[in-house]
Amino acid sequence: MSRDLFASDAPQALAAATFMLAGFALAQQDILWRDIQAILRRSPLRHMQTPGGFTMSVAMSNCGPLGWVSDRKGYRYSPTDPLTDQPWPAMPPAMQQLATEAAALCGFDGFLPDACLINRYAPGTRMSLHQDKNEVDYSAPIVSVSLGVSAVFQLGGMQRSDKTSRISLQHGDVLVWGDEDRLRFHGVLPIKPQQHPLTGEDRINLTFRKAG
Ligand code: MD3
Ligand code: FE
Repeated sequence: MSRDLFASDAPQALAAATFMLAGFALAQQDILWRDIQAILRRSPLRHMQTPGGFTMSVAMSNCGPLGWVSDRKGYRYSPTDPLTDQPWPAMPPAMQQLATEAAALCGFDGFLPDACLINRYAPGTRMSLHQDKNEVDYSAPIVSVSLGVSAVFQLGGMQRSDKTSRISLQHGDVLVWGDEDRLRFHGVLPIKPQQHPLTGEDRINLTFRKAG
């Protein structure tokens, strides 16, 4: 059974409040890709510094009123792009609507993200286990959209040492998580060399958040 031909309309529960909408972004892929390129022309992808002085292997940018940033001073949300000293590019309506609709299908009505972090994974890039906890209000869910080459996502528990399960994320998949799963540890295993017609060798992940 091909997920390209049978994109899900019903969310699949991966945990109590973590849901997979397989292929949910496929119908919007062209407009999403065009919107992402326009954002990245104004606020380019860059490798941020961690507070400990390492360079992140995932390249990042943002759109929306707030953007996630990391530097020697710490992790936080900022209304301006430190690279340009300008506000982050606006969140395109198609992106915001996709996130709001996905959240509603999973029981989170009225989700209005004010930040969208754009992650680019080149081959070999990984994201180690972490929690998303720089947002002010943990009652809002997070919505993630995967584009391009596939990844293996690690879903852990509330402690870093909890056992993790592995979930394959394909082009067009949307994940929604909130409530008791909002602070689960999670990560992405190193991306295997692959090619995708839309993105080449890269994986792009969008995460929509209510940050402020
Ligand atoms: C967390 N991004 O940007 S999102 C991040 O694929 C980040 O780029 C990853 O973690 C990425 O902070 C993963 C997917 C995700 C899905 C379900 C979760 C994260 C989750 C469930 C609980 C907690
Ligand atoms: Fe995260």
